[in-house]
Amino acid sequence: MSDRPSTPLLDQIARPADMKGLSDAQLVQLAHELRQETISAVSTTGGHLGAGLGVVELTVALHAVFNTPRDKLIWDVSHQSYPHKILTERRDRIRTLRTKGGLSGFTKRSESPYDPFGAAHSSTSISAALGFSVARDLGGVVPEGLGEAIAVIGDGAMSAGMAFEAMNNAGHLDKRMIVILNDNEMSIAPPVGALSSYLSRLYAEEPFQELKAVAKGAASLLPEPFREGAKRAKDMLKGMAVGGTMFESLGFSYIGPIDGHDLDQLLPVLRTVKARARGPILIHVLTKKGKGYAPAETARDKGHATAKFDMVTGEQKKAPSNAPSYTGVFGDELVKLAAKDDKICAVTAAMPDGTGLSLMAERYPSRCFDVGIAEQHGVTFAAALAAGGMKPFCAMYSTFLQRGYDQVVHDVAIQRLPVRFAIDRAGLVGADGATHAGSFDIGFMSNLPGMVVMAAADEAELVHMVHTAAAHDAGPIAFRYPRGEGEGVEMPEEPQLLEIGKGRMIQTGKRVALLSFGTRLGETRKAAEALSAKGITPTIADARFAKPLDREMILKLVADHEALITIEEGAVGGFGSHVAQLLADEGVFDAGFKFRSMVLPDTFIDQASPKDMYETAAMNAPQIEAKVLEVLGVAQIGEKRA
Ligand SMILES: Cc1ncc(C[n+]2csc(CCOP(=O)(O)OP(=O)(O)O)c2C)c(N)n1
Repeated sequence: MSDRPSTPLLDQIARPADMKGLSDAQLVQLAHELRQETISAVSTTGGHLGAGLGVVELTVALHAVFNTPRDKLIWDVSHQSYPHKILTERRDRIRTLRTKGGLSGFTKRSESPYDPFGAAHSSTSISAALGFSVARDLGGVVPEGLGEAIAVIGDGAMSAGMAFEAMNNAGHLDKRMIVILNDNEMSIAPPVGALSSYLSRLYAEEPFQELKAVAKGAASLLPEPFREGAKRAKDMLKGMAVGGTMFESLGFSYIGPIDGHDLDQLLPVLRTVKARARGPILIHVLTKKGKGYAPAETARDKGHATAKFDMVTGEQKKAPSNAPSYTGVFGDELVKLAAKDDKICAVTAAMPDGTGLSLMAERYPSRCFDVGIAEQHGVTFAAALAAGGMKPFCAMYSTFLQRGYDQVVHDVAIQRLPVRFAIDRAGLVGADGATHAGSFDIGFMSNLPGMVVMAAADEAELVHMVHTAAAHDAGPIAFRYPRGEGEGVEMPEEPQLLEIGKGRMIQTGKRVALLSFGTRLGETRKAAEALSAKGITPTIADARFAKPLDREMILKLVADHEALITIEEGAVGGFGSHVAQLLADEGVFDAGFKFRSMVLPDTFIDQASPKDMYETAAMNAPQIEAKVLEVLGVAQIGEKRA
């Protein structure tokens, strides 16, 4: 028996053009089937479930009314795009989502013409839609043509500065474009901040919004059934002064809020907007994250991200783990520090669970801040907390910290403020793919004067680093650690305060020294074991610091060996580059010393398991072993010498 749902209507739809002849009643049926197919697919792949389920009707309505790929439909973050993928020629591959060689979990230009603009980091969609609408008006030429520009953005993503920068610009340029605010009262965690309370007020005052639209003369934009009521409302409103909504003051016509699960509302509103809109329009749509699947609807995160699961019970199929997660270790140590020191505080940008700060938020709510999806603000806010005598930990994923980089430079580093950067998801992260890889932070943090940069080789090292960072008041300090579980090492009874800029020796060998920065140490040890079977015993050292470098240790490794190999989970321009610079400056290469640096390749690696991605990056134990043999000039049997 197949566990696939029965989807007779969806089976006839390969692309949006196939939907054009469907009646509104059939579109309701199509939405139902699309929801079942989405649940079924994600149950086999894992991934983002709740957000997609929340936009099923919206996805159907948009594709029924607009003409993609000519019309540019841009999904913000795009974690909600699975139903869109099913309707746009990718249903046959939907059960390959987020796997090696399969569909990306996000929209991707290289994957489909129906994905006109890739995403995964939030709050870019309005800028992108505006760019498309301006390109259209300037006569830009692309193969699919340039029609409407439509951004779909969540209430969480709308809280980011970039969304407002884009609206401000769009209002000024006054281009025809459509922003759909998908308001489900959820980010990953419940949304925070004034915008979210503002939106709640808007829909608490639903009739008022309709009246206000009328007062602003927007009645013509409303679909026929609404217009009648609107006329009556207008009479009632005569003489009443009504202020514009925030969106109206930014230059958008505002329509809403409307029920985003009711195609009888969505379809007429979208058709009317398409027929009549002139400048920028914002349609405020209310949806429920996880809609139509009870286990998602009732989950704390509304099924935001899930492992593979049993469709009937909703139970997730996670492999049991023995070692604690790095994120958990960070969160636990931080709480211990906060208990002893009331100056310790923490900042997260909409990721309280993902960064392990939930415990801190629970125990010390007055010292734990979720700033919303606002990394730039979060970093500057942390900088000023430090300037005000607090000891802030700014906990962000490596990939999202990229968005706060100028703030790291300008507000933290130049002012030498002791912000502690806890950089989670360092290195390759797996199913989320290239957009989420933490590839660049070693480079972009280590090149900043005065910044201390550490990487934990295992979970015990992370304990030491959290405490070392807390004690470091002289300037900014960062420590990075990967996604997932630790190595299963014994945890220290007492944390150590590490000496800044000092590495540690792991094993002393001969001829070649392997200098690891971060959690490749495990693979390095494995490589060393394999090599010892071949009569080669490398020296292994853990650098701990990319900035400042342990010059003494590195130069001693050079003096005692014929070759040195650095290994790090980061792109070129990071630890290995700093070591190379040191060796070049010290004249080490003048005498022909052999040096190699193992870094991520100069490509964006698509999603796969982290192990697989490191295989692609040629950074697992066998490849470290091969590198040693190569540098020592020992050819492997059956292999050509490099
Ligand atoms: C710049 C950035 N920071 C953090 C994230 C992590 N993230 C992914 S989805 C999400 C919540 C988005 O909420 P919302 O826009 O309301 O969409 P919903 O999931 O509720 O549909 C967050 C914080 C991100 N993708 N980009």
